[in-house]
Amino acid sequence: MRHEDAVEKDEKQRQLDQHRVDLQGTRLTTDQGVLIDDTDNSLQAGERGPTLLEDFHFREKIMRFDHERIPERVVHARGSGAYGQFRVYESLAEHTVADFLCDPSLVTPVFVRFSTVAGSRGSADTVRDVRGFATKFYTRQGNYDLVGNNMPVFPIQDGIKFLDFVHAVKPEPHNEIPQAQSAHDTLWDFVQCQPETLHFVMWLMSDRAIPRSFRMMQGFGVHTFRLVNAEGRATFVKFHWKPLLGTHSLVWDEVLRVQGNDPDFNRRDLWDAIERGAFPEWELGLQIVPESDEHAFDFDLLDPTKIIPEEIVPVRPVGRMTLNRNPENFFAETEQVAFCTANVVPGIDFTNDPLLQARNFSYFDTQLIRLGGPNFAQIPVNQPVAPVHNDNRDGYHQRMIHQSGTSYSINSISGGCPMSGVVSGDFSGVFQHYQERVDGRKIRKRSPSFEDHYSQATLFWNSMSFWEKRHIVNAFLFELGHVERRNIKEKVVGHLVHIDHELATQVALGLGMPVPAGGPANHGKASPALSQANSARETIATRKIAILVTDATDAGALTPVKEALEGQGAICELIGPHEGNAASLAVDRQLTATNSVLYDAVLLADGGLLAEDGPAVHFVREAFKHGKAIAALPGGSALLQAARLPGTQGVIGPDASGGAFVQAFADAIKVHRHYDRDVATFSA
Ligand code: HDD
Repeated sequence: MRHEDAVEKDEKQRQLDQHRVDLQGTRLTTDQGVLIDDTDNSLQAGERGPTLLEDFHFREKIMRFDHERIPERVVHARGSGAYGQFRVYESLAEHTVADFLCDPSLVTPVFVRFSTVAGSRGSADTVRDVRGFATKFYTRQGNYDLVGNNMPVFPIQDGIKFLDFVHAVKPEPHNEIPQAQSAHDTLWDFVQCQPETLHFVMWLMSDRAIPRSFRMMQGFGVHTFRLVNAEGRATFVKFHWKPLLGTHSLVWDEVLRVQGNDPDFNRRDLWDAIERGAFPEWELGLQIVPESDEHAFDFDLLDPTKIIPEEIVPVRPVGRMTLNRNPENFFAETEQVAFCTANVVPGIDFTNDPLLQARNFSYFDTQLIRLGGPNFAQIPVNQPVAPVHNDNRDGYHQRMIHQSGTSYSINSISGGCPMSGVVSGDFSGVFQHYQERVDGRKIRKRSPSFEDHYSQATLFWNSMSFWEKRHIVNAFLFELGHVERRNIKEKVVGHLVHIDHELATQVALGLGMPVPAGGPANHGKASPALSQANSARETIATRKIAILVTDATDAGALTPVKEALEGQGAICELIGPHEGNAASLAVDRQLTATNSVLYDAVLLADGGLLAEDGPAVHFVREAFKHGKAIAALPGGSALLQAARLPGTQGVIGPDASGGAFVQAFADAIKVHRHYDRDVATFSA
């Protein structure tokens, strides 16, 4: 039995059960249910004759194949998802009437889809990009979609610019190059023309853009939303997802190699963790701002290129989400899931953020082309668990058989049904738009309160650890190094001067440009919550450890160490020179069929045989270069020496033994990556 099958089915899963089709023990039919004897040979006039038009089975099969594809998402095409559950810790009735946020006994089913933005559906997972983090809550009051990203800020302030931004970051129009990359002229031309992108660009150049795992990244609702309580009082709110495993990233050099070794790296990681029963978890956090504080900040709460620093408004943990079930069918569920920011429930409302307002139109609109008509909410994964009753009718692929003789409101023929949700003046459970007072002239003009594009980019830079800063500089050099037009690079450096002079200097030197003249003084403020250096967790759960073994491995020494690491939740894979058994231990992978970039740590237990083996030595040196924990049992000391590692940080030699050895290795893994190793010139 799969681990996820041990989880009791919630309301959504029971609803989905009605649509699941099990082919076990069945016989082959056409789409019309006619039994078929042979699906391998078309109907021909004679053994070597032409195919006959009357072969309905042949025509149906070809027709179905010809029409299998639907348009991929115009952005976020590459993604994968899972079902799960959400539960609030304590009632938030003080702020909202949304019942899934008010009743701690309620388990709300969810579906989450993670994605990259720029790449096509078949592009690699590990690219420098934003990750989508979209959650559909199937609440009793209807579906609520929190369609967020793993970065809290967006490149543009007004949705009318989305087409321009996406056209700039997607492959260039004349030759459709490059795929799933931001390192090209049009993106950086857009950036230099549009300084509102700069805060976002700092996030994009940071390690946030190359997450180790979907399970180890934060999510953000980005916009300021509103919560509305029973008295109709609103508070502003920012939504955060915080992963219980901490927020961790890959190393850039590793990213490039993972793409070739396993283009499905993040997708596989999510799938495997759920299959294994290591269900990923996030805490939902809220930053709550009273309406009276709307203008209390030095930025505009409606500006989606800004964060509210956590040190100013703390993130209050309010609930937990667990992903515990993989979809049964990728297309039916993950590809057909349709999110929309306008899917809100009573107690959650919008603000006038111009990006959010545009999104509320765009998501519905895109589903019409992508899913082929207006009935996409009837697709099982999109169907609410709340009942649906209205006068909407017809359209492509209508699946309901409405029995009513009327389809208009108000009617007297059908007893006025479906009636208003308000019963005897009681509005409970009914969506009521927040009655915000709006007063203004029709005008195409950005508010002056949206004008500061540099201060929070500087705040982000100031908040980074030394190694995060190094990674950001290197990312700028990689990206701008792929830009062909010199003037674009110069303009970008010109903007960086306004963020931080040292940053601009390092990038300029790398690009062979003169050191720029000093810009405005750095304001010196920082927000420690922004640094991933502060997010290590005391766990090695789900960390993948490669154990190098051979026929000479001392199984007696290895087994207790392996069991102790697995006891702490790590996943150990034995890598040997051949498949089958090595020293009575079952080998999971053959050395030539894997690579160190697919693991978080390496344990050397080869019995000395691999010290002369080039690929094995390379495996260890590459793991070191990528900052990974390395440990050697006595049988692995020859290989460790052969690797000639230029440092000892996170390297556990065979001197320690037993529990001390395991603990030292586990502690080195918990750090995630030893970024303080000096590997700039180290060649694996
Ligand atoms: Fe968007 C998909 C996140 C701005 C228009 N967006 C999409 C997805 C995510 C986001 C996670 C994938 C959903 C899925 O898995 O199916 N988008 C964001 C965030 C934004 C944002 C966090 C800013 C805060 N998006 C944005 C704007 C527009 C769109 C300003 C248009 C005006 N987004 C779309 C879309 C997509 C989409 C074209 C493509 C496929 C889809 O909606 O269903 O409508």
